[in-house]
Order: sequence, then structure tokens, then C-alpha cells
Amino acid sequence: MLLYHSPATPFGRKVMVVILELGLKDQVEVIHVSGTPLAPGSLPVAQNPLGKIPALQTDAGVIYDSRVICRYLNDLAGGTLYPSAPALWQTLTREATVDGILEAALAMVYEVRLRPEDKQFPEWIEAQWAKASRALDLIEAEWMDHLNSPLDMPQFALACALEYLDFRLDARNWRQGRPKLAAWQAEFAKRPAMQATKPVAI
Ligand SMILES: N[C@@H](CCC(=O)N[C@@H](CS)C(=O)NCC(=O)O)C(=O)O
Repeated sequence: MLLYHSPATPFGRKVMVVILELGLKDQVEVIHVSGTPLAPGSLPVAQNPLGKIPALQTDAGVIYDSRVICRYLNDLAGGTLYPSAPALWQTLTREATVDGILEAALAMVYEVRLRPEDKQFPEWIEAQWAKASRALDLIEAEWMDHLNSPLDMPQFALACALEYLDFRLDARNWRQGRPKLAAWQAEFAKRPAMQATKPVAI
């Protein structure tokens, strides 16, 4: 399989972590690409019309969107990152919540990095942070039992999302007022798959 990826993408990182955790490393060749919505560069537009990474080329065709890829890889490896229905619906909702944090964070990053300064919209940036912040508050208040339960996909997604906030939006200080989440993240970050996939600025 070929994985289109970049060392800076948090969505791609989720997939990389799953590959390592599920022991699939030898089955995947990683192709590093780069680009933005404005300048797609080497992003795999032929493989994914949305021009987004990650995208996974498999014998059965291209699979894209990190959530779909992670679920595919879990299925391929016979992993246990997703339960069966009905518990599945809560797991998928948790995964979507975490990806929503990432989507808001990425929108904030793009707004500042890609928009000319005179066209940037601070209220819109704050509205994105409000989404992420509300989700983080919910996680701090209600997810600790889940986070300390057997490993599942939302936990990996969350660990990647929190480190992306450190990587690109450090000034927002997500740890403030969220001591339980901060302690969980510090421990989870020690996992070899997390250590091996730390984001790299490009
Ligand atoms: N929902 C997608 C989001 C992927 C995404 O937004 N990737 C970013 C990199 S972090 C990207 O490819 N951006 C380029 C673009 O939007 O044109 C997923 O989970 O894979």
C-alpha cells in the first residue's frame, strides 16, 4: 500500500500511529507530499479529488479521509480499535469530536498562514477556537473513564490532536483548566508510536 502523507499533518499522523500500533509498517510505503488548498503542490489530487492527505492507495483502490483509512487498517489487521455496534456509534462520535478539534485547529492555521493579513478574520478564528475549546472541556469533564479504558481509535486521534495543538497553536495553552487531560496526554505521548511520529515543520 502507498500512503500519501506529510510529517506535519495531524490527520496523516493518526494513520501513521495506527500503522505502527497494528504492526502494518512493512505493508505500507509512505510518500511524503506537500501543498495547500491554494497551491496543491505534490498533494495527491489524482488519487483524491479533494486534494487532501492522508490518502491510501490499496490493491482495491484509493481510500481517503483519515477516519476511513484508520477503520480500513484496523479491519485489515484484525485490530480492536473499534467495537461492534451499538458501542461503535459512541466510538465513532468520539472520533468525530476529536477530528472536529483538528478541523477547527487546521482552519485557524490556514487562516493565518494562507490568507493575506488584511483579509484575515479574527472573529472567525476565535469562533473556530471556541469549537475546539468546548470539545476539550467536554473531554476533560466526561471522557476520563473512557481514556483510561482499553485502547481505541478516539484515544489515538485525541493524542494526535493534542500534540497538533502544541505544534501549531501552543499559545492557546489547551492544558490550562484541563489537568486530567494534560496528565493523560503526558502519559500517552510516551507510547513508541507517538514518539516515532512527532510532527515536523516543513
Ligand atoms: N477529513 C480529512 C481532513 C484531511 C485534511 O484536511 N488534510 C490536510 C492536511 S492536515 C490537507 O490535505 N490539506 C490540503 C487541502 O485541504 O487542500 C481527513 O481526516 O483525512
